[in-house]
Amino acid sequence: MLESIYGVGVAPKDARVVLIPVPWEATTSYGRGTARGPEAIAAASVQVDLFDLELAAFGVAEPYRRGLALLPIEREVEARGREAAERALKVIDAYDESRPGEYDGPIRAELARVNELSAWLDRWLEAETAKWLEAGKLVVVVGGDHSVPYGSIRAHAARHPGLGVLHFDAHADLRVAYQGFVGSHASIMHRVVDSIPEVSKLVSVGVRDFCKEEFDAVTSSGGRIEAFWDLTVARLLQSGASFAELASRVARALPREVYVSFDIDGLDPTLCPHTGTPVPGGLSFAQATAVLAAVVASGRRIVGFDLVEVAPGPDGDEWDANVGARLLHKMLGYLLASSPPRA
Ligand SMILES: [Mn+2]
Repeated sequence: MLESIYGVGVAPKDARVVLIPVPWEATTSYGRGTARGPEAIAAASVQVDLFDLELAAFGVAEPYRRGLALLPIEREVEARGREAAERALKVIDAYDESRPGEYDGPIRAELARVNELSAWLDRWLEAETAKWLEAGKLVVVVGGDHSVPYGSIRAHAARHPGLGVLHFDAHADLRVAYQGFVGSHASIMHRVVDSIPEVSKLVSVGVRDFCKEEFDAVTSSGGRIEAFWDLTVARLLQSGASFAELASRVARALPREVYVSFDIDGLDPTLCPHTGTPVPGGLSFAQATAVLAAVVASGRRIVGFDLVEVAPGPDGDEWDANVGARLLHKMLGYLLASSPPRA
């Protein structure tokens, strides 16, 4: 039951923006619940006021007036996601730090099937995204865990060679294959830079939890990956730098066309306490939207985005979804503000 977003959805054919809900969390290693993200965000979205003063400055005071269509959840995606999650749990249970990625026969079979299901989701979402882009829509993906948007990023990059990816996250997500899962939530940006050559630049913001290999991947990328480490940003702010200047530095690090991948855990965890892998630090809500504002104000164009890892609390606590619905609203505004009107 996901007919509407902000209580004002329209039919996809009448929409400027099509939102694809993907309730998938196959490989979430710590907390779980992001599969319920799309439904929780849709439910919380009715509380969001439809007039937005911040977006008014960009000529999009009421994003819904351009037409927003939230698609129904695809039952096959839901079923395959559930299967992947069940099988992945067995792999995660068998995971042994001392021999990472080594599993006994039966577990290897489970792992192979999970990887197959992840590859299926990638193909499905790439085709689905391409179909709506072809129809002249802007496309947004609502996850789900951070493995989800890979196919959508591929579809956007195919239409926008040289695309930049602006990545909000507590984690670098540059692991090669976390716990053996090729399509792990912790590997998404590795896969983006490794297998989508049309992506010319990855710019990460909020990152504060990463391993040595991920750090090396950034420093040895020849500038293709740029990280505004949370630590560096915090130190600059503590010594008097202005966030506005930092936000415009982020914008300047990006090429003309930008896809935004927003893992909610890039924010301060008080704004997303139930997300899978919360980490202290991170951006305030106003800082996150200031970065988006700086990107659009610089004349760069946001061509599409995803919002992932939003997880409602287990006992009906809707705070995470409330923040998610409000962040989604801001992102929709900046997407619309930087996109040309419908042809
Ligand atoms: Mn992530």
